[in-house]
Amino acid sequence: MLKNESRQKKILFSAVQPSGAITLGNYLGALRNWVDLQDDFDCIFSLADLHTITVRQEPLVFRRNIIEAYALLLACGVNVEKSIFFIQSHVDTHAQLAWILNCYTQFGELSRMTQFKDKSLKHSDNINAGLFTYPSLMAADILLYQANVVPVGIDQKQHLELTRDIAERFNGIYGDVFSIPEPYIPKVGAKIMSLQDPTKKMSKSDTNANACITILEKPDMVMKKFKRAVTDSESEVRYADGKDGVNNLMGIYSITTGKSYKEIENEFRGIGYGEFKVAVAESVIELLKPIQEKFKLIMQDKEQLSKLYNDSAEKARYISQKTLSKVMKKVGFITK
Ligand code: ATP
Ligand code: LTN
Repeated sequence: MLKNESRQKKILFSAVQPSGAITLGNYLGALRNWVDLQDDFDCIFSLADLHTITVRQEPLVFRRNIIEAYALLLACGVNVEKSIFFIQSHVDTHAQLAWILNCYTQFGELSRMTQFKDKSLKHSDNINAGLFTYPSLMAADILLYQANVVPVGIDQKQHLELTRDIAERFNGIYGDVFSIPEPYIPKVGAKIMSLQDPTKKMSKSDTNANACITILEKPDMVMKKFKRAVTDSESEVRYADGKDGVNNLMGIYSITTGKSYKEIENEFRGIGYGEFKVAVAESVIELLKPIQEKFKLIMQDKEQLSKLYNDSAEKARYISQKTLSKVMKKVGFITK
């Protein structure tokens, strides 16, 4: 199964952190693409819970976030019959390879990571070593599966470039051990902005609850948040520079309805922002409804849920162990 030459499809790896409630931004920008990619690639997806503890978590909330994120991704369409979808901390090889890769990653390289610099500023009371070595764990995630492609948002591109550098460095010393992964920029991408400050992306760790819509948000809350969304002092629904709030709402409406910006401008000509916001909210409520219903059903059967993540972890363990054993042998460890 692992041999690249005999495979038809390329291997794709991606992960998301269970660092909070999954947002409309996460869904439209990343997760929706995962679902579509499952037909074109051999997909391995993970919930990167080890990465999440680089920022302090409250245990009960963290546990709930992990399980809900797993169920929610299934509800969004991640299909464990087609893909592997596991919880990172269930597969020991990740932490093991991350340690080894730490020893092939330079202090200077890690110091240049913009996410480290940003998060150090944001969490200045807890600049822990894990935050610093976060990219070596991410490299381990990817390289363990000999992934060829990795869909990532622009914020993770630097980490992927470092992954490639580490893999090339390792291969340079020991021969071809790792496949070199390519970034994958999905055909349809979308960056959803904060509803309160549309110059910033919508983010699950935003402290202003009105800024973001979560996938599990109740319809009346979705409506309320869109009605409060920041726009501008004009009243014309049109896509233009400087109209970040309206542009964002148009972007969301365009994705949820399939309408072009021109069509949206025609639909709301002379109507004003109030009705437009209601229409956007209604389209998002419609989009989320089937996902929320499916999520409820999945969460009712915890036993089945644990069977799914355990089965996937076992498959992930099997594949990743092959790479880890090869790495350990190459480095000179005595194999068990
Ligand atoms: P955090 O607030 O903890 O940094 P986040 O909401 O920014 O979290 P991540 O876990 O960093 O989300 O990202 C998960 C995936 O969702 C990534 O592929 C990222 O590019 C994508 N993503 C996150 N926010 C948005 C957004 N507003 N629009 C589009 N894509 C997004
Ligand atoms: N750092 C990523 C999540 C992540 C990831 C990965 C993405 C962890 N390991 C491997 C792609 C490949 C994030 O915070 N979005």
